[in-house]
Amino acid sequence: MKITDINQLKKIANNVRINIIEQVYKAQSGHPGGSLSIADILTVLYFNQMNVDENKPDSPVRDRLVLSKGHCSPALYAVLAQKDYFSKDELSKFRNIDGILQGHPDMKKVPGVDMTSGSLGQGLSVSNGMALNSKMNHDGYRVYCILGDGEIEEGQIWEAAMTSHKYKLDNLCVIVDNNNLQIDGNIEEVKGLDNIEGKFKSFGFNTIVINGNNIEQLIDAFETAKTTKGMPTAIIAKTIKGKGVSFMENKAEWHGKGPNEEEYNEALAELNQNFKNINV
Ligand SMILES: Cc1ncc(C[n+]2csc(CCOP(=O)(O)OP(=O)(O)O)c2C)c(N)n1
Ligand SMILES: [Mg+2]
Repeated sequence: MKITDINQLKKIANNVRINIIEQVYKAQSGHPGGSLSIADILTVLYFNQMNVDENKPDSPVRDRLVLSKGHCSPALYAVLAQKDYFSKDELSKFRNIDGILQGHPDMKKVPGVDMTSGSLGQGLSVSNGMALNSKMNHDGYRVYCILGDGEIEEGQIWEAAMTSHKYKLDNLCVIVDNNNLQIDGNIEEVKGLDNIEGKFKSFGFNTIVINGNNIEQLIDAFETAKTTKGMPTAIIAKTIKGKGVSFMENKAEWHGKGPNEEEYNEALAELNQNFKNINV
């Protein structure tokens, strides 16, 4: 069911953030920062944009999502659980040997996961294949590929970008989670990308730059991508790593660790308080 009410989407995104914190706290490992930055992107995709049905996770004509930055699995798992692809009880077994939710997404174990990922740099190549298949079979499905801004330092991304252009994959939409941080520091300090939009444009993409934590802007960008013909679209989504939990925001140290009990309580208190801001 497509949700169009903006406040309802904001509430779902806030619940996704709560689920992210719960998973990494319980597991005492995982990646909260980059998961929190894509909570709004994934919420809009699964609840407003994508043609998917949780009762038919293997439908050949469903839209596909490739979470190329697979370390941010807690966000994907939270959205899939909110959509009832699997029981929410699984979330409490994140990274547990007895659960289905591994640290990185596994398409053979988790209903709703379209591609196994975690080794950065590979997702755009796979997305190209899916998008090409959709065109060759006239299936009509779209493919969404979420890349990290650190991840696009991988050379394979740019080989793949040439392929997206070569085959005029207008059913492909790349989303770069431009949170300005990678594993241990600022993007520009580690290996500067300068102008991400300019790079994608020069590789033949239609480009759109938005605030990736803004639900309305995300919907508009995805709608524009859908009507852009003859070329792939890259949405440069400017986000905040750790978004929604103040003490995690813009801090590289929250790339890959779970909070302690005190931090967990503080994070949940802030996120629960945030529901009150949504209604106004
Ligand atoms: C090929 C490969 N090299 C290294 C890693 C280890 N690694 C995991 S996350 C990460 C940083 C990614 O930064 P970014 O793409 O900006 O992700 P985000 O900020 O969204 O968490 C690295 C280097 C990996 N998963 N795969
Ligand atoms: Mg990043």
